[in-house]
Amino acid sequence: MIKIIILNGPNLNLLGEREKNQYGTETLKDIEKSCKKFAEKNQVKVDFFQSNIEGELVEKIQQSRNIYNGLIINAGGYTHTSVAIHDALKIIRIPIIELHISNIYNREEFRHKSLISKVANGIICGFGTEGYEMAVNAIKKLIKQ
Ligand code: CA2
Repeated sequence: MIKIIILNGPNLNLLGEREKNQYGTETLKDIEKSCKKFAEKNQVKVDFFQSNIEGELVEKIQQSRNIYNGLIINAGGYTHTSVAIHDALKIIRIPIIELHISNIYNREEFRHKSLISKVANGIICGFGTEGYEMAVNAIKKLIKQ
Protein backbone atom coordinates (compact mmCIF):
# COMPACT_ATOMS: atom_id res chain seq x y z
CA MET A 1 0.00 0.00 0.00
CA ILE A 2 1.21 3.52 -0.80
CA LYS A 3 2.10 5.48 2.33
CA ILE A 4 2.09 9.29 2.37
CA ILE A 5 2.41 12.06 4.91
CA ILE A 6 0.52 15.36 4.99
CA LEU A 7 2.41 18.08 6.83
CA ASN A 8 0.71 21.22 8.10
CA GLY A 9 2.60 24.27 9.27
CA PRO A 10 1.95 27.14 11.67
CA ASN A 11 -1.54 28.24 12.66
CA LEU A 12 -3.28 25.55 10.65
CA ASN A 13 -4.22 23.98 14.00
CA LEU A 14 -6.65 26.93 14.29
CA LEU A 15 -8.60 26.10 11.14
CA GLY A 16 -12.34 26.39 11.53
CA GLU A 17 -11.99 28.74 14.52
CA ARG A 18 -11.27 32.06 12.78
CA GLU A 19 -10.85 33.52 9.27
CA LYS A 20 -13.62 31.18 8.06
CA ASN A 21 -14.12 33.26 4.90
CA GLN A 22 -10.55 32.57 3.87
CA TYR A 23 -10.00 29.02 5.12
CA GLY A 24 -13.51 27.53 5.58
CA THR A 25 -15.28 26.04 8.57
CA GLU A 26 -13.61 22.62 8.81
CA THR A 27 -11.11 22.01 11.59
CA LEU A 28 -7.80 20.28 10.86
CA LYS A 29 -9.19 17.21 12.66
CA ASP A 30 -12.25 17.22 10.32
CA ILE A 31 -9.92 17.45 7.31
CA GLU A 32 -7.74 14.64 8.66
CA LYS A 33 -10.77 12.40 9.19
CA SER A 34 -12.33 12.92 5.76
CA CYS A 35 -8.99 12.80 4.00
CA LYS A 36 -8.04 9.50 5.65
CA LYS A 37 -11.40 8.03 4.66
CA PHE A 38 -10.92 9.22 1.07
CA ALA A 39 -7.36 7.90 0.99
CA GLU A 40 -8.36 4.50 2.34
CA LYS A 41 -10.91 4.12 -0.49
CA ASN A 42 -8.04 4.83 -2.86
CA GLN A 43 -5.64 2.32 -1.29
CA VAL A 44 -3.46 5.02 0.24
CA LYS A 45 -2.37 5.18 3.90
CA VAL A 46 -2.11 8.76 5.17
CA ASP A 47 -0.41 10.16 8.27
CA PHE A 48 -1.01 13.76 9.37
CA PHE A 49 1.44 15.98 11.24
CA GLN A 50 1.03 19.62 12.29
CA SER A 51 3.53 21.88 13.97
CA ASN A 52 3.95 25.58 14.61
CA ILE A 53 7.71 25.02 14.92
CA GLU A 54 9.95 25.21 11.86
CA GLY A 55 12.55 22.76 13.20
CA GLU A 56 9.92 20.12 13.95
CA LEU A 57 8.71 20.32 10.36
CA VAL A 58 12.31 19.99 9.11
CA GLU A 59 12.81 16.90 11.33
CA LYS A 60 9.63 15.30 10.06
CA ILE A 61 10.61 15.95 6.42
CA GLN A 62 14.04 14.36 7.01
CA GLN A 63 12.48 11.28 8.64
CA SER A 64 9.90 10.96 5.85
CA ARG A 65 12.46 9.98 3.26
CA ASN A 66 12.77 6.46 4.68
CA ILE A 67 9.14 5.91 5.59
CA TYR A 68 6.81 7.42 2.98
CA ASN A 69 6.33 7.18 -0.78
CA GLY A 70 5.17 10.78 -1.06
CA LEU A 71 4.74 14.00 0.91
CA ILE A 72 2.10 16.74 0.81
CA ILE A 73 2.89 19.99 2.57
CA ASN A 74 0.88 23.03 3.51
CA ALA A 75 3.71 24.94 5.12
CA GLY A 76 1.44 27.85 6.14
CA GLY A 77 3.36 31.08 6.59
CA TYR A 78 6.71 29.24 6.32
CA THR A 79 5.91 28.76 2.63
CA HIS A 80 7.04 32.32 2.04
CA THR A 81 10.07 32.47 4.32
CA SER A 82 11.65 29.12 5.17
CA VAL A 83 14.96 28.30 3.52
CA ALA A 84 15.29 25.41 6.04
CA ILE A 85 12.07 23.74 4.88
CA HIS A 86 13.03 24.34 1.24
CA ASP A 87 16.43 22.68 1.84
CA ALA A 88 14.95 19.69 3.70
CA LEU A 89 12.45 19.08 0.89
CA LYS A 90 15.21 19.32 -1.69
CA ILE A 91 17.15 16.52 0.02
CA ILE A 92 14.40 13.90 0.11
CA ARG A 93 13.80 11.93 -3.06
CA ILE A 94 10.07 11.27 -2.92
CA PRO A 95 7.30 13.14 -4.80
CA ILE A 96 6.22 16.38 -3.12
CA ILE A 97 3.02 18.38 -3.52
CA GLU A 98 2.72 21.92 -2.23
CA LEU A 99 -0.79 22.60 -0.96
CA HIS A 100 -2.67 25.77 -0.02
CA ILE A 101 -6.29 26.18 0.97
CA SER A 102 -6.43 29.73 -0.40
CA ASN A 103 -5.15 31.02 -3.72
CA ILE A 104 -1.93 32.64 -2.52
CA TYR A 105 -1.59 34.46 -5.86
CA ASN A 106 -4.75 36.55 -5.47
CA ARG A 107 -3.88 37.63 -1.94
CA GLU A 108 -1.29 40.00 -0.44
CA GLU A 109 1.93 40.39 -2.42
CA PHE A 110 4.08 38.80 0.33
CA ARG A 111 2.21 35.52 -0.25
CA HIS A 112 3.05 35.45 -3.96
CA LYS A 113 6.55 34.14 -3.34
CA SER A 114 6.85 30.46 -2.35
CA LEU A 115 10.16 28.80 -1.48
CA ILE A 116 8.38 25.43 -1.59
CA SER A 117 7.33 25.66 -5.25
CA LYS A 118 10.93 25.33 -6.41
CA VAL A 119 11.23 21.86 -4.89
CA ALA A 120 7.65 20.58 -5.33
CA ASN A 121 6.53 18.36 -8.21
CA GLY A 122 3.21 20.21 -8.31
CA ILE A 123 1.02 22.74 -6.54
CA ILE A 124 -2.63 22.63 -5.49
CA CYS A 125 -3.89 25.96 -4.31
CA GLY A 126 -7.17 27.85 -4.03
CA PHE A 127 -9.62 24.92 -3.88
CA GLY A 128 -10.40 25.29 -0.19
CA THR A 129 -10.05 22.33 2.15
CA GLU A 130 -11.09 20.02 -0.72
CA GLY A 131 -7.53 20.53 -1.92
CA TYR A 132 -6.35 17.94 0.63
CA GLU A 133 -8.21 15.15 -1.16
CA MET A 134 -7.17 16.52 -4.55
CA ALA A 135 -3.57 16.36 -3.38
CA VAL A 136 -3.93 12.71 -2.28
CA ASN A 137 -5.20 11.86 -5.75
CA ALA A 138 -2.42 13.81 -7.41
CA ILE A 139 0.39 12.31 -5.34
CA LYS A 140 -0.91 8.80 -5.94
CA LYS A 141 -0.56 9.42 -9.67
CA LEU A 142 2.96 10.85 -9.23
CA ILE A 143 4.06 7.84 -7.16
CA LYS A 144 2.71 5.37 -9.69
CA GLN A 145 4.55 7.02 -12.60
O1 CA2 B 1 -3.89 29.04 2.06
C1 CA2 B 1 -3.15 28.35 2.78
O2 CA2 B 1 -3.32 27.15 2.97
C2 CA2 B 1 -1.97 29.03 3.49
O3 CA2 B 1 -0.88 28.12 3.47
C3 CA2 B 1 -2.43 29.29 4.91
C4 CA2 B 1 -1.41 30.07 5.75
C5 CA2 B 1 -0.94 31.31 5.02
O4 CA2 B 1 0.09 31.95 5.75
C6 CA2 B 1 -0.45 31.00 3.61
O5 CA2 B 1 -0.07 32.20 2.99
C7 CA2 B 1 -1.53 30.31 2.82
C8 CA2 B 1 -1.96 30.52 7.09
C9 CA2 B 1 -2.73 29.53 7.86
C10 CA2 B 1 -3.38 30.26 9.01
O6 CA2 B 1 -4.53 29.55 9.35
C11 CA2 B 1 -5.41 30.14 10.18
C12 CA2 B 1 -6.51 29.41 10.47
C13 CA2 B 1 -7.48 29.94 11.30
C14 CA2 B 1 -7.31 31.19 11.84
C15 CA2 B 1 -6.19 31.92 11.55
C16 CA2 B 1 -5.22 31.38 10.72
